[in-house]
Amino acid sequence: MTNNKYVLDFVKKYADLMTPDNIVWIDGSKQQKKELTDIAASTGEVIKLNNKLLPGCLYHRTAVNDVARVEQRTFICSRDKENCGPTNNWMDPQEAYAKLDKIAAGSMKGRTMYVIPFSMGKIGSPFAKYGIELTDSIYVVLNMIIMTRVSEKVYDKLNGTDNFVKCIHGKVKLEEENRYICQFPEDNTIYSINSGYGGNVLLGKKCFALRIASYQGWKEGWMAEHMLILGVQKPNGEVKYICGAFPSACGKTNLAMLIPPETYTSKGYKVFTVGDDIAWLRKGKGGALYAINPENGFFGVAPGTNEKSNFNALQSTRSNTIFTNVVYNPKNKTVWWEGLDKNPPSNCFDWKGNPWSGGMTDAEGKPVKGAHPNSRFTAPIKNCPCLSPEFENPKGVPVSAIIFGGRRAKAAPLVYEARDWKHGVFVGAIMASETTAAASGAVGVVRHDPMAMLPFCGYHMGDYFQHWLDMGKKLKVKPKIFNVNWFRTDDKGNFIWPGFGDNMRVLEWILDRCDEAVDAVESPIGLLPRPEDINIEGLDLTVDTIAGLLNVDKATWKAEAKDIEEFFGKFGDKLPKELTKELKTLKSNLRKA
Ligand code: OXD
Ligand code: MN
Repeated sequence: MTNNKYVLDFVKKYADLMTPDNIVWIDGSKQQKKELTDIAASTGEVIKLNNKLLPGCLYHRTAVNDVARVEQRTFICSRDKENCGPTNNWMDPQEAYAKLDKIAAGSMKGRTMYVIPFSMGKIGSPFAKYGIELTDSIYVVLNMIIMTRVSEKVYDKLNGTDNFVKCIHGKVKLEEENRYICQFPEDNTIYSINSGYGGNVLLGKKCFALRIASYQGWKEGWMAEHMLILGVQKPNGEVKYICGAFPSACGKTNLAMLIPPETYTSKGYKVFTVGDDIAWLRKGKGGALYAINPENGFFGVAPGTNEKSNFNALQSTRSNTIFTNVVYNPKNKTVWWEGLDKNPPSNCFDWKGNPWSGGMTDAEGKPVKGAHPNSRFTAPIKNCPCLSPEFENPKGVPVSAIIFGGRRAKAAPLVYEARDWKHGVFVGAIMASETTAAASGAVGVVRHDPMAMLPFCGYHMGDYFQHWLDMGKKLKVKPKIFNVNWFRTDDKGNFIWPGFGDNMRVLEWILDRCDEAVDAVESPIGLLPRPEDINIEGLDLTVDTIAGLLNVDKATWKAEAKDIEEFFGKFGDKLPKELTKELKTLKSNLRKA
């Protein structure tokens, strides 16, 4: 525990409001974790899985109406509405506190309040930021223990100050119509009620490490981004680091853990994972950009994860992992999800708790899915077989390249390079992608998602773009910026590019560009590879297919430019002039092409 006055006042304030029967101070010890697991197992909040096959693993189901992030109920409560910007929902902070307090009042009666001290980033690292989450959910405690560094040492690091993010979570009644995920950037506060879904309640993750941290980074001169971090070791032993921003459920975890094809491994290439979802970036040694992963685990999408698609992710889930909303097999106390293997089990329970067997169909003859499309695993990062030895480096890793990418059936080519940092910021700002099941709402609709941060930027996105431009001015050594698209489809809607491990072929071109070891060709949108420079050895593809994947269709891009202009219009005079200029260049390039 602690005698930090600010921590004690914070806990007292919300204990007085929510009136829990008990308060339990989480210390991060194995013993306490075991005790809480036993309690959660005894109430049915979690099911302990087969201790031989999945040691230390747990199974959990959320409420059926509570399976994804709720962007329409997520608010940035900046004091001035202007600072929230046109891409976020805004609520006046005083109104928000009053509204949420009213809903949360008395809601922990008969329950226990847990106080979780946690660090994002290694405790004591110059990147690290601290938080304290109050919650009435053991599931949240157990997940936070995996996803963050939970420890009483955090209290020492506060040095008697209030320099911590105040995170309040209450399940209340899990009512959809009273669900609120509110961020108060100027107060270092997050208040989340009526949800039990990870993205809404593991407050160290999206709410802190992205929404609050992006605001802190803006004020303090660093960046919090929705990015994976990976290291590629070349045959000569040199390791280069790449950060990649992709929207939710677009393959960040797969890319972060990719296993290169034989043609690369036989030469000695290796890939190391530093992070799969969030990167904090600062100017470091020699004026280069350095990145850390502030998390300590993976909160990954289960469906589609298998030995072939992501061996390393699957291995990461074989012990001490929490599975949420997948299929539960009571026979051997294991779990299953669509895409795990080709042998769906029988006599199981689906993510809703209903009896389920593989091959089941509904009244219309359609297969009934056993796992929710956004079902998840929460796995300790230390389980990852390809975890980078630099993961714990408190100074982070130097970034050579930044990749932006979305799910686009047609417009974006397989890969292109920005001409310089400013153009790179434009390339990130014009990102668009098809929506996925990670957030509630329609799936497969193309929407603008600048830098994959649309749902996560804690302030005005016009200021955010300017911050990116300013960071570029500060760096002496700037990473090169690229855009990739693994998701182009043919006329029948099939993906053309094999993706997964074969994405290494694109990473190779990217790293060769960083080393100035390969040429590129100008196009209206940026620099493209020559088709023959993408290695297709061992692939069932021709150079012509690659040429097709790299094609920049003028008409499509003219329509895209119009759309970007409309999107940029939202930001009014907060849109940096540099981006208006880049759009002009794009339009004129397209006219000339
Ligand atoms: C995630 C998300 O869970 O982006 O990482 O939704
Ligand atoms: Mn994410």
